[in-house]
This record gives sequence, C-alpha cells and structure tokens, in this order.
Amino acid sequence: MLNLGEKTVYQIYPKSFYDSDGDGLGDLRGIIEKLDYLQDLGVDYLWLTPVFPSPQNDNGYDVADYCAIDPRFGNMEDMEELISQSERRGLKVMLDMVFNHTSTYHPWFQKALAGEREYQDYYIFKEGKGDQPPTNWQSKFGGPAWEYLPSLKKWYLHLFDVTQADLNWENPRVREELKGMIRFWKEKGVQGFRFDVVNLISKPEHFADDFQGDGRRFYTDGPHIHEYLKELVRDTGIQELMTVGEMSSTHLEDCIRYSNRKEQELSMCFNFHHLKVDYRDGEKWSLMEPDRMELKRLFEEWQTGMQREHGWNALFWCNHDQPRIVSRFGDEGQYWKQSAKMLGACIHLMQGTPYIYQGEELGMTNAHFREIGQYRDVESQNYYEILLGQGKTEEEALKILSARSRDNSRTPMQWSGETNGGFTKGTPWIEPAGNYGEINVRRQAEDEDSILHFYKRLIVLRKERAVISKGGIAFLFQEHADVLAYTRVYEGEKLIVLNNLTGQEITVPAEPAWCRYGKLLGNYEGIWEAEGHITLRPFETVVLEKRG
Ligand code: TEU
Repeated sequence: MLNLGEKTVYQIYPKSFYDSDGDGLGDLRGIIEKLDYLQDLGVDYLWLTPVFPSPQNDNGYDVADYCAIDPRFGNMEDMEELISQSERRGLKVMLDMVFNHTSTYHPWFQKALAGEREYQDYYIFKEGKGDQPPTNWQSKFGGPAWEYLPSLKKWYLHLFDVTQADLNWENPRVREELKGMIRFWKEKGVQGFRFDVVNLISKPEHFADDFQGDGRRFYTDGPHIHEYLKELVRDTGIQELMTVGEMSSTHLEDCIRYSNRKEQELSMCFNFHHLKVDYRDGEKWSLMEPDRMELKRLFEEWQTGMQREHGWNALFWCNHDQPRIVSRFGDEGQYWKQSAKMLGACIHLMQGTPYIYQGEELGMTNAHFREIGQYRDVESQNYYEILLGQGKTEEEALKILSARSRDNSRTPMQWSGETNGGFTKGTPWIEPAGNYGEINVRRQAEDEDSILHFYKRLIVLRKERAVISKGGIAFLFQEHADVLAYTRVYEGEKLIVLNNLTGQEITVPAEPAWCRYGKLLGNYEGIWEAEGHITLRPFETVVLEKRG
C-alpha cells in the first residue's frame, strides 16, 4: 500500500521549467536533462501540468487530444523516455487530466459544431431564454459562462475560457471515453494523476439562475460527484496509484469522502480556502493584507477535520495559479531566506502529502511586471480589462495584477545567473523575474544554508520520521494570530513546531516539559529561551523533538 505520508510531489510547469532546444519554451527533453537535480532534491513524484496538444489559450488546460504530446513540448518518445529515465532515478510521473472540459478545438467539439447529435451530447448545450443565456452564471475567468452558437441556435457552457467547453458527465459515453485516456497513460507507466477542477464535473439536473453568486453553488461538489469518481477509479484500476483532485471552492465533508481510503475515490485533495485569506470579501481582484487568524483557523479546521474522519490533505502554498508564497505571506527583503524556510516548514511538517512547485525550493518571488504587455495569462488579460471597466486607473489595475496574476508563478525557473536565468538560449515565452542573478539553483546548491538545502532536509525528515508521515496533529496558541504552532505525536515520539508568521519578535509561553526537548530543525542558530518562554525571531521556525 502506498504510504502517502512519506512522499513529496514536485510540480513542474513544463513551459517554464527548462528549454532544451532554444525556442523559448520549456519541453520534455528539458525535464529529462534536469532529472538529476530532481533526484538530488529527493522528491518522489513529478506532476507535469498538461503537455497534450492544445491551442494553449489556457496554457494547455484547453486539451485538444488527451493521448498525444503537443509538438511544442516534444513527442511520445520523449514522454516515454521521461517516464523510464525517471523510474531509473526512483521518480514517478503524474499527469494532469483536465476532464471538466475540453478545448473547443477537440474533435468531439468540432463534430458537435458540425451538427453531429451524438457529440453535442458530449457537452452542455442549452436553449437560451429569448436572446439571453440559459442562466446568469459567470465564467471563472470573467464574463458569462455561456457562449451562443448561431449555427446551432444554442448556448454551450464554459466555466472557464470560451474555448474550454464543459463536458457532459451525465452521458455514460463521455465517462467511457475519459476512462480510456487514463488506461492509455497507465499502460505507458504513468504512476499518478492530478484531476483538474474535478469537483465541478457533476452539473445539476436543472439549470437555474443564481441570485446569490456566480452559479458555483449549483455545480461545486455536485449531485453525482462521488459516484462518478468511484466509477472512474474502479474501472481504470487506479486505486493504488497516487491521485489528487483539485477541488475548487469545496467543502470539508466532501473532501473527507474524496480522500478517505474506504471510499475508493482519490488519494488526496487540494483545497484553496487558505489561499483566499488575503482576498477582500472573497474577491480575488481586491487586495487585502493576509488575515493570519483566519489562515490559522482554516489550517486547524482542515488538518483536524481530515484527521478525525481519515481523509488526507495535499499540503501546498504554491502552484501555477498562485502568486509566489514568499512574496505573499513572507518577505522579499531582509527576511527573504528566513521567511521562505519558515513557510516551507510550516506546511511540510503537517499531516498530509506536501507539494513543491518549481522554484518554491529556491524562494522564487513574484514577477514584478510593470506593463500589461508582459502578461501572458488569459485570466490576467481579461481581468485587466474588467478592472479598467470598473473605473480603476491603469496603475491601480497593474498593481492588483502584480499581486494576483497567475503569471507570477509562471516565469522561467531560475537555474543560474546566466541570461534568462539559464532557462533558455532563445527568447523566453514570458520574461523571467529580474532577480535570477541572486536567486538561482547554482548559487543555492553551493550554499549549505540555502533555502534549497532546507527543503531537502524537510523531504528527508518526512521519510525518516514516522511522527511526520504518520503522526497525529494538534494545534497550540489558537488565540495568537501571529504564531502558527502545532504538535505531532506518534507512538511516544513528539514534535513541537513553532512558526512566527511575522517580521517581528514574538514571545510565547513554553511548557516546563519542553526543557527536555532538543532542536531538530530551525532557520536561526540556537533557541532563544528564558524563564518559561521562547522568543521567536522574525519569521522564525523552530522544531523541537522529545528526546530520551
Ligand atoms: O484551476 C482551477 C481554478 O479554478 C483556479 O485555480 C483558477 O485558476 C483561479 O481560481 C482563477 O482565479 C485549474 C487549473 O489549475 C488552471 O490552470 C486552469 O486554468 C483551470 O483549472 C481550468 O482548466
């Protein structure tokens, strides 16, 4: 049985990882060239965001063929080589299956467009209300979620971009087709799958207007979601592979069911609640300082809730949709190194399976783009216009984008201080962050005190200590907004993890028993202890271990 608690997953955004042929786009051969780096880092799984043929309107999340490789990234032989070369190094490959929608360039949609009824049933086509769409739902990328097709006199649903048409999972043929894709990749030796926005696949029987929100309450964790997942997993035999569902605006009760082993759905879930604590009124495009009390509350709710009911969390701060965590909840200046390490320790020592997004292990920062022309992401481009339409000045809109754009995480991986961070010999598809001279793999590989080395240690500790991979978790100092602290316990072993979330010194009470504890890990020298108190320095993380 897969011991989920010992594993660490590394997320690769292939387009920005390493370009082997100088066309400015990262590729599969580029990943193969960097496998030694990944092996040395010590991770177990490599999750690749989609590399399937795609018009790339949403950077590959608009898939036109699920069983082939986009020539931009290479070919099937490269993928096979990547899988076998990874295996040789003890690394397993996970692919990203985008099953909520396909690209409108997918042959199924094209056949639907050409009038084939059978394929129209693959998607969600509806009559409008007069000249209005069937419902008032909003796309997650801005604007209406329905698009009118004059040739068919119908509207189709797209929860994301207009070129991403939602699939009709009510149709058993659709479900069979998608199972075929999983079997195809499983036979190629793929050992895990990430399922994109998979909790949105089950739409309601009746489509109604939403007068309280954007429509999500009707299709999020929808009516047949658990049934569909069970069927998919059972019929493809992926119970023992590593599977993770990306759960958009989800509920704890559902995530428990998605990830409880007995349910035979998925290994674990991503949820995003902790990454909305700096959204004003839940609005991504409205800036606010992070609400640390809420962050702590959410971690406790999800950690203890999943523990109680035997669910399993995917632990993460970063991915290709999120701004860089050190820029967001840490410090890019004086405490850059300390805060990046603290944020790493904070989630890597919790209960679940940690994910590292490329460059996070270096403390890579946001992009700091200054002009709209530097952005590539469709969501950023749409929202720039929407923000201007709301009366924001260009400067205000750019300020919001610089904090919130998904492109913050999509800048090239910083391998060295060479031009473009050593990512490409050509012109990169998106500009690198300006700090690659200071923040890069080459520098940190040589420095024992680097963020990179700290992450290596976190990965090893999880393998060495059952208390991390299997232990229970309980939270301390709940009333203290600035310190995220918890204990981990397993068969007589005990850890105390203290994280100062701020750039100020903070003193917390220490229990008398803690004097028998030794320091296992930290981002400062020594421990600052006096008379029943521990003082945590700016962004300090300290892990104490019960000895003897
Ligand atoms: O993202 C799902 C999703 O809803 C968000 O992460 C979204 O990008 C963000 O909330 C918008 O503000 C997944 C993929 O990770 C993302 O890259 C795709 O664009 C999206 O699905 C559609 O496939």
